[in-house]
Amino acid sequence: MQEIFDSISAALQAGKAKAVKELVEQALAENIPAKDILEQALLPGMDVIAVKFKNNEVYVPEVLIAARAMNTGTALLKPYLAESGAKPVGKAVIGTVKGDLHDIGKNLVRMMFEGKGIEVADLGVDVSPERFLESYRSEKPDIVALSALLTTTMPEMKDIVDAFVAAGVRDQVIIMVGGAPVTDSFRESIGADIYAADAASAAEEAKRAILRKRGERA
Ligand code: B1M
Repeated sequence: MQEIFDSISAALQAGKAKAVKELVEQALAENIPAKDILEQALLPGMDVIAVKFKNNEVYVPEVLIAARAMNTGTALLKPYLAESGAKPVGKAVIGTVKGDLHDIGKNLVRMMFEGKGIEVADLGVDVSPERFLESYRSEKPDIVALSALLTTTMPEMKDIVDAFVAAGVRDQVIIMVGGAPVTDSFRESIGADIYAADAASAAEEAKRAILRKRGERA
């Protein structure tokens, strides 16, 4: 099994989306659990890229094609990460904040939410506070989920919380924040409700909070 994980990781690092697709399909056909493919092949591959990017051993174009390969792989896992027959527990609006184009983590959170039976309206990346608010009004979600990967875009999260306060709807929605530089103390400082460190706990926390909000038991 380790062999196919290593091949997927290597293909991802080389940005070979087609090879990632084929190898992930092969792994699924061999009944390797989707969670293991994610945690033992795709995420470690992306971690290698992250370290190389930090050390200036690879640059934006290489990281971008690796990210595309990652998104190709995770998209294939989506149906397998969903809990079978889960009835919708609620609705979320998700997006990466304004000025920030990182979407891999956000896409994983969306997938895990869907896996828990939470319907998701995905606004994509570079989403302004106004768009989050508009989407709150049109979608009526239980939860608004914000992702940021840059220290320079984290303050956007506060602007979004403030926009909901100014619109008089802050107490009607759960605001969740996450992304590599985000912490629970940052969450507290901006008046958001929930911080989650990873996609799986984000989905757990979101489901629990929605059921609490709706007065049902988690
Ligand atoms: Co960017 N980048 N990047 N980048 N990039 C980082 C974030 C960086 C840490 C790399 C580094 O220097 N070490 C650094 C930020 C430094 C800082 O802010 N202090 C950085 C930089 C500087 C930049 C640019 C400025 C580079 C440049 O142009 N010179 C530029 C900015 C562009 C912009 O956004 N405006 C840039 C561009 C890019 C690419 C476009 C090339 C590409 C993104 C492609 C894409 O997303 N489609 C990219 C990538 C891939 C990275 C790294 C290497 C990997 C990020 C990633 O996808 N990780 C990253 C290095 C790193 O993180 N160590 C880096 C895998 C992913 C699964 O993890 O997103 O953390 P993550 O998600 C996790 C958790 O954080 C959590 O769940 C996920 C896992 O379970 N999570 C949530 C995420 N969102 C959540 C929301 C929640 C809850 C949990 O609730 C709502």
